[in-house]
Amino acid sequence: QLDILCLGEPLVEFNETGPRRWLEGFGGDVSNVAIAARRLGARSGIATRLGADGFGDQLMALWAAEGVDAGAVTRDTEAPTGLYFVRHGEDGHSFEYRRAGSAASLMSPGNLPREAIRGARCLHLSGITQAISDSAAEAGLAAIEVAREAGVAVSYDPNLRLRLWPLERAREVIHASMRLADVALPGLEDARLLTGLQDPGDIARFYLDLGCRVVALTLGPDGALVATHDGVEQVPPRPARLVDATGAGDCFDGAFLTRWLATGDAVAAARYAVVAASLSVEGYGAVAPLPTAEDVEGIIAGGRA
Ligand code: KDG
Repeated sequence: QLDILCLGEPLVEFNETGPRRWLEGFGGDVSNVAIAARRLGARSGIATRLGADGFGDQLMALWAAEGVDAGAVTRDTEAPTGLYFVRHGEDGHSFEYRRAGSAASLMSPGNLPREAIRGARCLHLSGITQAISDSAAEAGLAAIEVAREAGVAVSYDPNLRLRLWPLERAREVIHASMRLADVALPGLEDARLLTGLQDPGDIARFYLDLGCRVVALTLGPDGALVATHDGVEQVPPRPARLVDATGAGDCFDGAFLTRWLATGDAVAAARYAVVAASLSVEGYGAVAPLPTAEDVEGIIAGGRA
């Protein structure tokens, strides 16, 4: 049985490491989550559609090498695999996408891998999963309903990308999904835009009131805030040597879910996930610097967390 099945769009990544120098890698938020979780010891899988093209082959090879289950991946001869480009500037990193009309954007309620969803312990998806097309937005909601009916926990990261959809629409779809989610994994900046609230405690309360059981709100360089109906706890950051923060939130999600599913302890899971995410920013790309369980445990054991 898979611990975590991730639904959404994987991407091939081109990361600008110097003027006109591009490092090829991989991204796509939910694929990053699946790989992070796998490296940290969970059984994870990916549910998506890929083009029947070379970039799709590279992603299939990546998951095979990482041990991420790709049994719920469909190859599409009609549409390509999506790509994105990461640039680095004074305000951090920014993305440019080549993904309109991609195979993943053709996800719809009619082509969901329902059996795979029913068979997992947890379904993870995101605002990006639902931003890429109207049919994918519907597919995300339908997947959540399938999971809930089968007693599968639902985890959701808003991952707001305003290049993909306008704020009003994002808010409507994301709130509707969050209402049905067990675990909310928002980042602070996204959550501020989506909820209109500023204070992390108020934001956590907002998601608990929507119906989530567990909220782990990431605060970037300030660590994380964990809230359940039992209380609220601040988790301190681990200072990192920042190279590229692409995928740090996804690493947090994968690490948090891995530990939460293993122990049921949300605060301990967030402490672990903060350390994992801090390691993930120390190299270029969303996937290459994702840590292993050994890396994270080494830091924690060394008292450097
Ligand atoms: O969280 C990192 C992702 O945003 C990145 O890998 C690209 O999936 C991506 C997206 O849609 O922005």
